[in-house]
Formats: sequence, C-alpha cells, structure tokens
Amino acid sequence: MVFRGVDFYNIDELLTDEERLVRSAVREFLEKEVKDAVVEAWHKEESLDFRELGPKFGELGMLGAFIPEEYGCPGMNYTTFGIICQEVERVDSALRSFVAVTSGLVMYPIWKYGSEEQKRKYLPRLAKGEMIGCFGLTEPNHGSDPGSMTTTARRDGDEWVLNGTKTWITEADIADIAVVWARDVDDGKIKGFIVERGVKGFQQNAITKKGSMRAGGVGEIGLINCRVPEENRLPEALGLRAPLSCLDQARYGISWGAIGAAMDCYETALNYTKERKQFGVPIASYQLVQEKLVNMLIRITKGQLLSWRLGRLMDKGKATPEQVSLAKKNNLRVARYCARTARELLGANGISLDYSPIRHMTNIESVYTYEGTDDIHTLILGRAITGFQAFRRELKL
Ligand code: TGC
Ligand code: FAD
Repeated sequence: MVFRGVDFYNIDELLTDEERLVRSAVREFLEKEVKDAVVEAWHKEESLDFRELGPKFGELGMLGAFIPEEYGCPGMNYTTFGIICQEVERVDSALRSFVAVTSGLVMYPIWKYGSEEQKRKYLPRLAKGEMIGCFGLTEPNHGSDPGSMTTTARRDGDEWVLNGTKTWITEADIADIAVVWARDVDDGKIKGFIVERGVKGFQQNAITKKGSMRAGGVGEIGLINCRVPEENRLPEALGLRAPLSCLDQARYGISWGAIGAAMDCYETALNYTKERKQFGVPIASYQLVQEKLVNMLIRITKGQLLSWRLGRLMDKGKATPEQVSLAKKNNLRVARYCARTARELLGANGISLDYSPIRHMTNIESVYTYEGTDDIHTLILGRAITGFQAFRRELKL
C-alpha cells in the first residue's frame, strides 16, 4: 500500500523497507477491520474487544515489537514499535494504549527484570495477544509521585502478601495478569510482582462514565491480603528505578502515537476545508484557515523528526529518560494543538463523532496526563538542565 499521510520532510526515506512494510500491513488491517468499530465503541463507552483483537495484533507483530524472538516475540526494533504506535493512534488512542501497555509496561518488565521461567511462561502468550496484561503503579493518593506509594508487600515464607489499591489502570478489569508495584515492609524497597487473575484477594473493577478514552478500558485493582508466590516476584526489580524504566518504553511509544493522532486531525481538517464552501469559495482559500493548517503541519513535522531520531537512539540503546520526556511532552502538545485546531476548522461538524478530531481531542487529554503529566516532564527536563529538582518542597501547613 502506498503511504498516505503527512510527510512534508520525506521522513519515509529515513525508514527501512521492513519498517515501511510493517506500517503498511498495520494500516491496512486497521482500516479494514478496526476503524469502523471505534466510533461505535467510543459513543457507547463499550471497550473494543481486545480478546478478539489481541490475537490479530499478535499475528502482525504489534505486541512487544522490540522484544527478541527467543521469547516468541517479534524481534524487531524500537523504531518499528514507534511506527506501530503511530498507526494505531491515528485510529484511536485506546488502541495505542493497549499496544504500549502490553509492550512497554507488561512485556518489558518481565523481559528486563523477570526470571528465565517468567519470560518463557508469559512473553510468548502476551506477544500472541492470547493473554492480556496491565501495569499497576498509580494509587488513589499517589499519581505523579509513585515513590510515595503505600501498597505493601510482606514476605511470608515462600509467599508475599500484598495490600493496597491501584487506580486508573489501563485494562485492569480484563487483564489476565497485572504487574503490580509494592513496597517491601522489611527493607522499604519497591518490588514488582506478577499477579494472576482469579487469585484470592485480587479484585479488578472497571472505571466508567469517562469523557475520554471511551473505546478502551481502565479500572482499579484491589489487593486485600493477596498472596503471590516468590516465583512471581520480578527478581531483578529493586527500587523505584525499575517501574520508572518501564515508563520510558511506553512514553517513547506515546511520542509516536501522539503524532499519529495529530496527523489524522490535520488530514481531516485539510480535506474538509478544501471541500467546505463559505461565502462562495472553499474555506481553505482563506488566509486565516491556511495559517491554522500550516501551524499544524509545522508542529507535526517537527514532532515526526523528534520521534524518528529518538527511535534511532533507542535502537542503539543510547536514548536517555530526559530525551524521552522531551519527545513525550512536545508531541502531546502538538497533538493537543492539532486536535483543537482541526475541531475548530470543522465548525459545528467538529463536535460530531462522524469526524475524528473531537474524539482525538478528548482522548489526548488522558494521554497528556498519563505517563507523566506535561508538568512532570517539564520538571524532569528542568532538573536535567539545571541540576536542581523542583518536584518536592518542604512546606509547613
Ligand atoms: P528519582 O529520585 O528521580 O528516581 C528514583 C530512581 O529512579 C531513577 N529514574 C529513572 N530510571 C529510568 N527511567 C526514568 N525515567 C527514571 N526516572 C528516575 C533514578 O535515577 C533513581 O535511580 P537510583 O538508582 O538512584 O535510585 O525519583 P522521584 O521519586 O524523585 O520521582 C521522580 C519523578 C517525579 C520524575 C517520577 O516519579 C515520575 O516520573 N513521576 C510520574 C509518574 C508517572 O509517569 N506515572 C505513570 C504511571 S503508568 C501510566 O500512566 C500508564 S498509561 C498507559 C497507557 O494507557 O498508555
Ligand atoms: P496528580 O499527580 O494528582 O496531579 C494533579 C495535577 O498536579 C497535575 O496537573 C500535575 O501536573 C500537577 N502536579 C503534580 N505534582 C506536581 C509538582 N511537583 N509540580 C507541579 N505540578 C504538579 N497509571 C498506571 O499506573 N497504570 C496505567 O495503566 C494507567 N493508565 C491510565 C489510563 C488513563 C486513561 C488515565 C487517565 C490515567 C492512567 N494512569 C495509569 C494514571 C496516570 O499515570 C496518572 O493519572 C498520572 O500519573 C497523574 O497522576 P494523578 O492523576 O494522580 O494526578
């Protein structure tokens, strides 16, 4: 399939044949089998059926793209993972959430911090989309500051006893396994555990009445004296660094995904303004409209270049967390701007779900907040360039 999309700087030339091939296959599949279902799912707030979609995603190598073949995974590269995220988020952010959570927040910690047995047990099934996972870091009282988490883990012989609540967890209600982060009451260190669905004391609930991400699922996890065997602890994960390193993976995917949503908004607005006539001529012929389209194009092009470069750095193992933060922050701002501007250019039709910008616009509000809010990424970058942390302060109330 010939690439259709926004590529003002011939970034296509910077991709390999294989990367372009994956993009075409993913795009063709999404356009044929997924795109139409999204609007209905969003409208009714009924999550897309990831049990049915998962195996199809798996067949196309869309899950854990960068994890090696020896664990039954696609064994591609980070750039390809990014391209997949871009394609799925062109359709809907909830699809990218599913891909990024599965790949970066569930498969990555098992691959990076898990035992050989855990890798062989879980990774092939997650890559095939036969098993769904979720990642439990955020708590009701600890979102931007996960280091203050209160979920506890207490060793009891060959088992661990987990207690606490995790909230706003993507796919929490349907997950077969949850990678859960808790503080060891004995040594105070944050540790990771794989909790399987059905275990006593493990509760999974959906959060509904969302004004965003309505085509996907998000929920809450309750851990009430929930016992997991020592063999389900991620042995190499010791401290906050472990969950934060997982975030780098997903944030990287999000940086590409956000540009996918922005590209779809731009294309929708461009086509619409060329067709829509007011005062007798297409509105695209007015200078004010052209300026808005050009502002979108400039932002998208810069965001594409950032993601592409970050992808190549990730492929070489040279990307820093701060570089990931910069791309996440910038590209979410691009997506937020493009969704709003496209919505505006569509006039009243801009609030109809018959057109994608309003759906992207509300989805992007979630993406702007999760995986580190825009503010948190500012502070991460501020700390990196000045050497002063501005996250915490002593305040006597
Ligand atoms: P701090 O002292 O900075 O760091 C503690 C240790 O971690 C290391 N570190 C990192 N390592 C790898 N990657 C990163 N991005 C890292 N950031 C920090 C750091 O070097 C240190 O290591 P060590 O060995 O010296 O101990 O920790 P802090 O408590 O001051 O927190 C810093 C802060 C605020 C940046 C961090 O807490 C943060 O990023 N907060 C944002 C929380 C967040 O993004 N939550 C996301 C939850 S998951 C989610 O939203 C999924 S949505 C999925 C979807 O649907 O797509
Ligand atoms: P808060 O941390 O309470 O922040 C509120 C406001 O205060 C924000 O504007 C923030 O920028 C600002 N703020 C906070 N601290 C500072 C500071 N030091 N300086 C200046 N401003 C500050 N979490 C998971 O663990 N797993 C998931 O799968 C997951 N999926 C999600 C899916 C969706 C759809 C959503 C919406 C969230 C999801 N989250 C998930 C949670 C997400 O990571 C958190 O919402 C996010 O980290 C922000 O935390 P909070 O909502 O508690 O906001």
